[in-house]
Amino acid sequence: CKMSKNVREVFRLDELKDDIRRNMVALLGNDPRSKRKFSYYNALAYSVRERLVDLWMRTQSDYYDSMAKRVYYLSMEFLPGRFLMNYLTNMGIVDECREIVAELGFSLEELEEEEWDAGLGNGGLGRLASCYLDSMVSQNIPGYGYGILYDYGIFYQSIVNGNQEERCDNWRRHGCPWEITRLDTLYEVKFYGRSETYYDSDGNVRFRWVDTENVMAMPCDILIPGYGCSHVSNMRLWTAQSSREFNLSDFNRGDYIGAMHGKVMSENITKVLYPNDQFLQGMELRLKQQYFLVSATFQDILRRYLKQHTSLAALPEAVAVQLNDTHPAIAIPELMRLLMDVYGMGWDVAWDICTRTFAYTNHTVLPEALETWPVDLLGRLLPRHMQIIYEINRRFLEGVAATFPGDTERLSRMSVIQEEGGQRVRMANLAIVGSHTVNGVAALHSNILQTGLFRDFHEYYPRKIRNVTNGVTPRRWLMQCNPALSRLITQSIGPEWCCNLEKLRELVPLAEDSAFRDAWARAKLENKRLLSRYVLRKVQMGINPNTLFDMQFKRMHEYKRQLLNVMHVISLFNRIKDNPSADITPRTVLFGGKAAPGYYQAKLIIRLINEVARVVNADADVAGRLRVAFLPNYCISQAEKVVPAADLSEQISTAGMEASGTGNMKFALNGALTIGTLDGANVEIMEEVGAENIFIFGLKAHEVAEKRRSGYNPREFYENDAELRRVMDMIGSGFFSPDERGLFSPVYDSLMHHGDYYMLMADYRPYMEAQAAVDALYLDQDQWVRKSILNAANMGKFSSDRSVMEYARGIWHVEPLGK
Ligand code: 26M
Repeated sequence: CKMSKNVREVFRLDELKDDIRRNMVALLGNDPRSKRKFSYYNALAYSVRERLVDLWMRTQSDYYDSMAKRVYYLSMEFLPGRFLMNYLTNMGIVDECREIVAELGFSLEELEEEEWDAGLGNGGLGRLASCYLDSMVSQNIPGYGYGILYDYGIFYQSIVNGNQEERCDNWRRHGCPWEITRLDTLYEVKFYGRSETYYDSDGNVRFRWVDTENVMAMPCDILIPGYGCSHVSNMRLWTAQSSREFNLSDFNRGDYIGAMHGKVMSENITKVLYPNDQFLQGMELRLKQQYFLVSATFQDILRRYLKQHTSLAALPEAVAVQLNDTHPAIAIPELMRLLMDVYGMGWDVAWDICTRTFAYTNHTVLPEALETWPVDLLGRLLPRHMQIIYEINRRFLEGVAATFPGDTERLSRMSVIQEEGGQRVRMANLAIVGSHTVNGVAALHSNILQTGLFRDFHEYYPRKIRNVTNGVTPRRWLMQCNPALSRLITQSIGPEWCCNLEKLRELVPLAEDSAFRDAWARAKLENKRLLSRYVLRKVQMGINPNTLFDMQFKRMHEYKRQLLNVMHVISLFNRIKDNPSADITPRTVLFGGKAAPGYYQAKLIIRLINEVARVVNADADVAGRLRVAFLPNYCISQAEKVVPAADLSEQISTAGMEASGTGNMKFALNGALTIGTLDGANVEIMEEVGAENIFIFGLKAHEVAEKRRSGYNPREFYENDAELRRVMDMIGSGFFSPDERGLFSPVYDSLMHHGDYYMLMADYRPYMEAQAAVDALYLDQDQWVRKSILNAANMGKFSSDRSVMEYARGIWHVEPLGK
């Protein structure tokens, strides 16, 4: 579409082969005659990257010259996956590169497989950040991602005897050709110490933070090329370096090892990504990581701003900061500290600047995921920030009390300080108070924020809490991961869809064209064949591409209800065993996802999936009609293989609990049909594709809430449904764990004896019925393919380009830079 006229010239493709050879020798020190794939991958990567540096510099000086307002996306997580194919896709040189690489004796795909994923995030929240960077730069919105360069990303998952085992993800062990390390730019980040009062020359009381322990932050840039490459931006990831004078007194005292110990400890800050999502433990090191990101980032933001401004008064006109969840919310007191203690402003002016700079995105309503920090911990690590938080809260509560006189309950609910069970700082409350806009990530979720979780705040600040529905980048999640379907779409409606996803609507009439349907089905089948080969390689299991591919890939969590899916699988198994000649739709049920290492119940469900798979796959009666597999180590590069091959996408969380989901969008965009609850963005997916093209079942969010209030009795469903009873009894009695009969009792008990918090028992029968409708439709391939096309055709809304433009216009107040 807006791809530049002549990529061969712009990217000097005639010289690419020579550059690859040159980099083999000059940068990698390899024998040019070497045939090592890894060397060629690296040499190609460097040769591609060097073609973007000019464009990057030019983009950055455009931003500078136009004094454009900048967006800073602050996130503890980014999940970019692999870079190579994304660079080539956005540069528009995939086919050209494939030829050149072939001339060197390789296939592009085999070199692609040499790259290790950048797994600097847990799941949805981190991947969203990466999609938003792609969409910002592709639409000429001046934005940067700021995060942490963890030495170890999300752990590598393997399955041993059916159980998850974690291994460390040493992703840069063999180097990373994409990173540009700025050894010469270092910022000092302070910790501990105390806040000291003094009088300035005008006699005003001022504060300074003294006796601190200091760590240096070094930036490492990774380029983010926009689609069509008219703009190139970057994410800036910080790595901790000990400061040179660290523990100088220990050195002077002759305690060399003691002093070195301090140095080593300080570099631990960026060692490892915390692998929890949705569950918080208050670890000091985690808070250090958060402040490390925030402090380094704000020094960088203010340095850049002050190159072009003499006063900080106009900061909100030049800078928008988006907080990706509360993880970087310590930025609010940090900016207050900088403005007051370093730049000498008074409270009111500083506070006004602050609240016009920040916006906060909430990604969860699960109570166990809401961040709170013990006051004594925060006060010890960041004493000056703790003072500022108290003062923010004092002034805030004064305002609330004036609006709602005498409502002390409300004051204690809204307070930034939680008093029950030892004082803690509620980071969400801090983020709401310190931001001009708070957004949820899907319409239903934002409604729940307004009427449930943040209801008091919504009453106090009626326009602050809004919605921006999530999106995914169509470049990585269709164009790049699904060449077969992309080619067909482009042949049929032209290439514009990839930067204007609404164009996919032009596929709607083609759903009635039988030749197009055949071509669509062929593309899907090709993807299913490729995935089958991958499954064979990874788990030594043959799967049949002509069966229905039923997929649930996401982090393992009770609220996401992988267990409900397993219960369906067991039911199908029983039906086949009862009636071996039954006419059933052949299915392959695939699972993937990591469990947080300390999440016992989620790990047990992984084990259950594997034991059910063992029983089902070994059974002769079942053969050819039902297969089950758990693919280890779900990650971005695996998602790129799984998503294009899905027929059915499982989005079955308890209604009201999944903030949005983005996997749901990726699957539907690639022509999968969704089976799901009315939760998160599923609601909006149904609105877009039409109720007749999606399998919706189960309790609605308000019904879940009502049932919780009125008393929910899971046993009632057990008693009234023989098929369900049988499934539960098999799990509970050890049918799937004959050597360890009680193995799955905790799974049984959580539903039968501990209240079934996620209401699987209530949704079992409706889910079974929805699955029966899936089976019936799949037998009518013509109808199925029609609906598959209509799903992809109606995904325009879920482009992250749309999401980012809503943030830009409605929250950041920036416009795309003219070109
Ligand atoms: C916090 C503290 C310590 C360690 C880890 C965390 C933490 C990390 C990630 C907590 C939550 C984290 O992520 C939550 C998340 O991924 N939420 C998902 O966000 C997606 C993007 O908006 C939504 O689509 C998903 O519905 C939502 O679950």
